[in-house]
Amino acid sequence: MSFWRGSTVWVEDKENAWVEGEVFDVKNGTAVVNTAQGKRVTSPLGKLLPRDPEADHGGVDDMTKLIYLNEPGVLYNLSRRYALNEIYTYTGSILIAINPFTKLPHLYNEHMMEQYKGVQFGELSPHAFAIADAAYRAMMNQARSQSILVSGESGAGKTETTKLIMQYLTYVGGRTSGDDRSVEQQVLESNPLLEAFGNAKTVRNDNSSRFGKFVEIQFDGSGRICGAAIRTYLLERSRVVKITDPERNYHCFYQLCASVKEAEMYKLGHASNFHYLNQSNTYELDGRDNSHEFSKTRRAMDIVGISHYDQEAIFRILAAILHLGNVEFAPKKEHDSSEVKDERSNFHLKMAANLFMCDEKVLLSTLCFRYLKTHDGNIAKALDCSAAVASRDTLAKTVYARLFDWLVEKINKSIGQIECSRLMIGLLDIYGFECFKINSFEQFCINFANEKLQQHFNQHIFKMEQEEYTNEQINWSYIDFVDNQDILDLIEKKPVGIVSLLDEACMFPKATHDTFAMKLFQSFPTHPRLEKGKILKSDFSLSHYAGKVLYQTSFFLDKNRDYVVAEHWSLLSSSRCSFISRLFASVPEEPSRSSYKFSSVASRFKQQLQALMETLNSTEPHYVRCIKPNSSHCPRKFENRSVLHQLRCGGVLEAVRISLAGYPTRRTYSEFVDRFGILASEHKDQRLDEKTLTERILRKLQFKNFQLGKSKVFLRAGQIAILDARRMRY
Ligand code: AD9
Ligand code: MG
Repeated sequence: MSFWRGSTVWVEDKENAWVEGEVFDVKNGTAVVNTAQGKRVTSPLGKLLPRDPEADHGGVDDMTKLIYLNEPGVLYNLSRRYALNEIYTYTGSILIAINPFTKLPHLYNEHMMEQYKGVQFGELSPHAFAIADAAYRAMMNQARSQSILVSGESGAGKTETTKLIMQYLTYVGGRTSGDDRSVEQQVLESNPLLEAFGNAKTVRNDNSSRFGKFVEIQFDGSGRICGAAIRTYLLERSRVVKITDPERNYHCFYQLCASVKEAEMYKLGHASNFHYLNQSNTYELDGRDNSHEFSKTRRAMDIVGISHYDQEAIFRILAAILHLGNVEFAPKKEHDSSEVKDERSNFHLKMAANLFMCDEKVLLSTLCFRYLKTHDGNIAKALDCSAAVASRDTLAKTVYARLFDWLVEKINKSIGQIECSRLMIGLLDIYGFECFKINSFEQFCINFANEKLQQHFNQHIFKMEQEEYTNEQINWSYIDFVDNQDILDLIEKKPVGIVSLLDEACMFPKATHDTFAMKLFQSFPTHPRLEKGKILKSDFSLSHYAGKVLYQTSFFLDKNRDYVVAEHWSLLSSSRCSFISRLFASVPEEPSRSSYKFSSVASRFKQQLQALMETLNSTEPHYVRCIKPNSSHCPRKFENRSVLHQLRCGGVLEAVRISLAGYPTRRTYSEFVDRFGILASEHKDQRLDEKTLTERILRKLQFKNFQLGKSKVFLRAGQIAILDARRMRY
């Protein structure tokens, strides 16, 4: 790349990532640049990037229209548009959506949906409805199932975008009956229901989804919605028993405490009475009223088809969990055993037993003892206080997780119509790549999922590029494409991969996180993606496609073990409440040595991902990348560095890179001649067609590596800069 005095460039900047500038002088490989902020800086020539001096200040609605498809160009374009409240931008067929952090009702009304209906993709301004419409049309025209993959970090707007897409699909595929119990209404109402039980306030998002979901919207042959099916992934179970300020537990608990009738019936009172809720001082959400939300949840339950009997049982279970959490233990005189601490705890124990409709004594012994199988029959081992608390919390988590699964199954039963479904559009709303100061097992699973999706994404983008080249009938051999199969192998390959090694450690009673880490490094002494922690030898870091992440293994083994405690199941299956006894009817298989059975969270997740990938592979994908413009959740604030990081994590820059490796600049012949015709003024009178003229110009500049397609010219990275520089000298 060559620059000289007057070249318009981007120069790196600590604070803003990139700033605009103009080259003032060039000496010995270093440029002196005047920045738009009036500063004079120096930079190695190799670090400058070309900037389009004629860039439209309103930005372009598709990144591929940028003259210079480089990182600062992409960033600047997004920030210009965001400042004008244009939150959507395409990168080819990928939709980038930047969270506006303010309501934009004019964007999402019925009139808007009508506008996007059946309109060629790209004709109107970029929009979530346009992606939904493209998927719907493609499904109808090709009779092929589609999927829309929505990703982004927490609070970026995935769930809101997914809901908008669902709204659009129910609009174009609905029956307009206006009936409350219509299938499309049921499909839409599954959202508030799942959110009440699966979303919570976190530091990153007041309504953060604590589970991943894949919703299949099913259509009949005439394009009408006939049902839906939901799959969920990895609900965060620990939140039921442990929260920190200013986060909250799952919304449903606060809704229940704020209800009038139920709160009284189940002796709840204010949420602050309960240990599972008062570990944090946050009880309210800005702009939301708990009791009003409770009515909305109930209404959603009615619409989805949950009977009043079941609804009563569900809220009774939630109340029982809250009471259970208030049961405290004190050491008993006998060595290492425990009993209920005081009258207050006794009251809550009674309440929990009443609400679960099970025997109080059995409940207590389930909490304070553990039963081991021996050759001589079962023996009871008393638990000390902390083990009893752990047992109580495990019971609470088990019940909650089972209840959540039941809700999902119920929704699937009442609105799933597998028989009619030939075609579907799948919507994936799943946690994005995560990298915190301390990363544990959860981040490992999440990032594993993102590697899988990234591979799918790369393969797709790669294919689209190839198709464009084929359509234009140009030759190309693909260059420099980095695959992430190696890291996926490292994680999931059997018998030696991180997941397998972890399972092995979990099954081996003497193993610790240290021995697990040791085994891991022994198995992969020189893997380019794996490194040992610099401070703790039991830490490991993985070089993910989106960057390096350091994982702390201390809780990996515990978190991967999903114990099923047989006593918990038998307690609840003996409940006099048929809803609860049905919930726990299928007692897990008889475990061999103890009453605790190990089941691997990571392996189950791996299988779920495998199934998801198979589904996705049978569909045609569409991508939405959601971006969180700032961490203070306020409108119109655009933080360059963080956005850049997200573009990288979401593979947008990777898509740009893949495209740069080929022929990133494509112009129709007439666009090209408009801009550069001046370079061939000698042919002015010859009436050459645009294609020939284009070729003449490129030959005159002695370019070799370009391609002339049917309707467009394809240029390699950097060539357009040379053309621009020449043009400026005229
Ligand atoms: V998490 O990973 O589940 O924690 P999401 O799902 O990415 O996260 P969510 O969709 O919940 O984020 O959006 C966060 C908040 O941003 C919402 O509660 C809205 O207040 C806000 N938001 C997001 N998208 C839009 C939008 N298109 N218009 C207006 C929006 N507000
Ligand atoms: Mg969400």
